[in-house]
Amino acid sequence: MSSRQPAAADLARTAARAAGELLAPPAQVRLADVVPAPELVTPDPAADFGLAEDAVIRVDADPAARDVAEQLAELLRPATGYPLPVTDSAARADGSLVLTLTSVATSTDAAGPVGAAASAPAGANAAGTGRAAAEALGDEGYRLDVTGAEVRITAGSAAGLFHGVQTLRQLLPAAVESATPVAERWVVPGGTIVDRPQFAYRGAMLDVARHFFPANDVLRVVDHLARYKLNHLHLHLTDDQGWRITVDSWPRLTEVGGSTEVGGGPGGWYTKDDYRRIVAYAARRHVTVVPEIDLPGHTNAALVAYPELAPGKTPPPPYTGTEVGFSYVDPADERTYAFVADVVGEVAALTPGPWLHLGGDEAFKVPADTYRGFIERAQTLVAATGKTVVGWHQLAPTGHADGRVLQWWGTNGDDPETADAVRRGARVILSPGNRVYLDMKYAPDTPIGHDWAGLIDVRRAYDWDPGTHLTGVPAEAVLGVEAPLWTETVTTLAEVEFMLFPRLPAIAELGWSPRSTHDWAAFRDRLAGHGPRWTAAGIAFHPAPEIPWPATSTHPIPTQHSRDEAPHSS
Ligand code: TNX
Repeated sequence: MSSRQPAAADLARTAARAAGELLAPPAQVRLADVVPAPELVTPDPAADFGLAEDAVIRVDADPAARDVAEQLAELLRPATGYPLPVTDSAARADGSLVLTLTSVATSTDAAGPVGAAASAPAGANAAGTGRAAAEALGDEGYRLDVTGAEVRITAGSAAGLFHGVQTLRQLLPAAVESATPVAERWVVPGGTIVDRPQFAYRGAMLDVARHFFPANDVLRVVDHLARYKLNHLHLHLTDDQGWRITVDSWPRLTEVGGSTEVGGGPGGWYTKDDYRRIVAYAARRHVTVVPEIDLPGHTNAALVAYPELAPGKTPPPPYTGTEVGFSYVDPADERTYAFVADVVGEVAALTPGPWLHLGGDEAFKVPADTYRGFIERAQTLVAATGKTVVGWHQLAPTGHADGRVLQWWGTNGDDPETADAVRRGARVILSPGNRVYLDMKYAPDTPIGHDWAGLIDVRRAYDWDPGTHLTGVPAEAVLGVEAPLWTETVTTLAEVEFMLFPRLPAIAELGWSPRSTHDWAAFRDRLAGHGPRWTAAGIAFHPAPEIPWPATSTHPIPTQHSRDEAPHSS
């Protein structure tokens, strides 16, 4: 009998080793692989965490924090198949995933018009707990601690917790993006991340005027923003080819002006309930909607609906082409200002965020003095709604309005008028056309898009510095960055995604990450790991040749057929 004992011991050892591997396989993702790059990453490979089927999400009683915990559960349940109940911190002491608000829980609104984050490193202070830590983390920062026993996210606000959840999502295997259960070892790499944004405003713009995109498409774009810690969605709601937001006092704007789009398609518009749904969905993801009513140019659709607003009072024909700069509302008619007041009043009333974008670009047919007078009156009308004016940088030579923000879309990084407006108090959102215009082609053979501002591959979108980009505009005056997607050539959600990915994450990193982390070679490698995530999530993307994608993630160029997938439900 004794001759059997060594064999039994060997078996036991083998079984134990197998069980050990089962319980604690190495994490698939490294702690430093997050996009946008966190401010401070301290890996501890001995402290990997394995998510188990009986895991519990524990959260403070605060309703906004609780909602973030619910969203974490919603993200993890489909792929893991685990129940992941959300419980109150007060009710129990254990819990594998823990979300806590530190004592200085100030604003949960990630959208306030605040300046860029202080430049002192968050690391030392934020490594502690309590008031000092919360102050160092700011409005949107978070701390993530992964140990063998738990994953803990700490923040001073629900927005910070939400950003921490997005980081946690990226630290799990790519299969976490699957909509159906996957047999996977859900291991999170051990260590600590302390993180907060460089710029307060990080956004993307969707042009829903040239081609209309239904509310469900917009919700899915919100999901894409939230993934990469972008916190503003600018909706370009009106243009020559279509008016997309209901205004009760001027109903023909949508009834007539909403039924056209580029290329002659049916167009469409958002009812007030559609818009409220978008705003609420975005708010839950700590994304602020910035509505744009483009004035005084880009208004052909409004003039078709209300010829009384047109200079000469004759209705222009509906426009479905892609030229710009020919239309304008009559700046000499008082009725025009009643129109502007009604429109910005109704849109402001629907919009919880602080911003209202007045457009102001390419009003080529309006003389400079007249333009100035119009914009200054329009700015006053926006201020009367309680909102802060945003406008394209063509607003620069007009009078300053309290808090106003100019959106730079030029291509030469130098504009004395914008620099002067900044000296008069304006702040700037950077959207340089030759860096972040997501309607530009990646390469000559990109099937859709423009090239008037050049070709923009991923490196070109990534390799510039918002803090020094514009001559005479210091970093302190830069509110942030925004990547606009104009849609003259973009007709489906799949095409939207194809133009967004992978450039949007590159631009998100410029807005979020400290400059010290900026490194193309490292970014390229981190980004590569996201291809399998997008594939698992059903997101179309351009398989940019300069990114070393893992072999399994090649992806076809999207077809013209719109997909009918719903966004993550709320
Ligand atoms: C310029 S950028 C425009 C848009 C066009 C875009 C196309 C800006 C403020 N105006 O009207 O859609 O170029 O790339």
